[in-house]
Amino acid sequence: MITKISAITILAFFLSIVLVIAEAKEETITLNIRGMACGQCAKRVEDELKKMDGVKEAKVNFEDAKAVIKIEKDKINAEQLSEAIIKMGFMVVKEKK
Ligand SMILES: [Cu+2]
Repeated sequence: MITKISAITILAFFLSIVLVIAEAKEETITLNIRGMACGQCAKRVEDELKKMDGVKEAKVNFEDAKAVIKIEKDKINAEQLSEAIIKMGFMVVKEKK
């Protein structure tokens, strides 16, 4: 007979596996952006990135000239993100880890 405690333990175990799998599909990418003149540019880039399929989170900081983007690896990649930013008239340098 399964007790309530062990049922919860088993559930927690499977939940942790699901979380590990979900995390493995995600990646956080940092891109250095050149050519942004003000905070509005950063906001425009951020809004554009957020619209893209596979982008879970996007934060563009004008002072740092950096975009930190959380993606789903099976849907989008750094090259596609860079292309979108370049199309908006900026330059992109991928950050080395
Ligand atoms: Cu601007």
